[in-house]
Amino acid sequence: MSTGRTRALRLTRWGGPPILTEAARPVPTGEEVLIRVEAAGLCRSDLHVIDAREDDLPYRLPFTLGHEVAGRVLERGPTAAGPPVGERVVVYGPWGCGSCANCAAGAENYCDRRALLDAGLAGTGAGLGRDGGMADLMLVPSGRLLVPVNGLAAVQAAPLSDAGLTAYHAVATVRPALRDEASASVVVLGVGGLGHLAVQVLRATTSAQVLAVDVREEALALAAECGAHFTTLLHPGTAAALRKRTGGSGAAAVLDFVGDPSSLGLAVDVLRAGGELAVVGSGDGELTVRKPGALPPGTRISLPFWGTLPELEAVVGLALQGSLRVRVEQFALSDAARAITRLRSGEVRGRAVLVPD
Ligand code: FEH
Ligand code: ZN
Ligand code: ZN
Repeated sequence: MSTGRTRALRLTRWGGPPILTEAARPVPTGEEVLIRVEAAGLCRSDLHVIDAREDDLPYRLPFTLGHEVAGRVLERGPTAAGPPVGERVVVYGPWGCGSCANCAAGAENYCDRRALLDAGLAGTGAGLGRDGGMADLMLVPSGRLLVPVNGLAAVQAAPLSDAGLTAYHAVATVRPALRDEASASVVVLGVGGLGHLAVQVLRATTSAQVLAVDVREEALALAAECGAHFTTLLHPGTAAALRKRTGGSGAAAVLDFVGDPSSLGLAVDVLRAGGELAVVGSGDGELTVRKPGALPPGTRISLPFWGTLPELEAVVGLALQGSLRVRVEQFALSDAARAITRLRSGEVRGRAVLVPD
């Protein structure tokens, strides 16, 4: 890559494929920080963005994809704070207003002014309406959004900022239901880029019994490698098998990384009374909340989204202590189209990560 020019995978037309184009080298102003990208993860949400039609999303074209990014600080604006030039970092991707109560607490994923930002077509964050990191270089609005990763390999670090953070936040959301009981069971539905990390987070931070469900044998093998106590394919007897593993009481929590009709239906069938259901996947499933109804009494349902900045620091800490290891399928940035095809067809094992070539 020449010093003056850089490449970026940009969405230039709704419904059209992202294009790897030449772009001018961004110049950081104010508190902005320029990152040399070392790795950028590919997420199912990227597919939703790529497949979106005009007016589906509050984003203005064109912009560079990539909301799961690791790299090295290259240049800082005159008033930039945070990690110094040369520091290796991951980028906290949900960029909020930075000043509302949630943003001030580091929860920019739940910015109180999201609707205003979206109305102004400011986008959700990196690679989501604003230029992201499927590129050689990436401009980050503030050093507050950067977390040092020390010696972590970039392809291990990048997925922590989205897949790892989302999994960690989902576990944190349901933690009250576990009450630190060794007998508590957590069901993980979907062992893909997020699910395999959720299994590891559960094993590293709780004493719960982890029960993993997927439709692919390879995914169940990955779940077992990540520490799941029990794995099963999805079939008509899955609910009974899971309930049996819980001693009949049902699961204290279900983490649904699929979110389609079958996964939500299974969640309803295996939750114990007073249990927690976290719906993370965007699989177009629907739940009916009615009393009396199919959901057990005391059920709490959450729709966790991404995670907070303090949680990202905790996720990096888990990885640095060896408790979190990402199963990575690595692709050159110039091979992004093949990565997208493999993700779309369900062939990716773990997380697909693009590396600038
Ligand atoms: C990002 C933007 C919109 C919906 C979902 C997402 C997730 O991939 C973030 O983890
Ligand atoms: Zn994502
Ligand atoms: Zn805010």
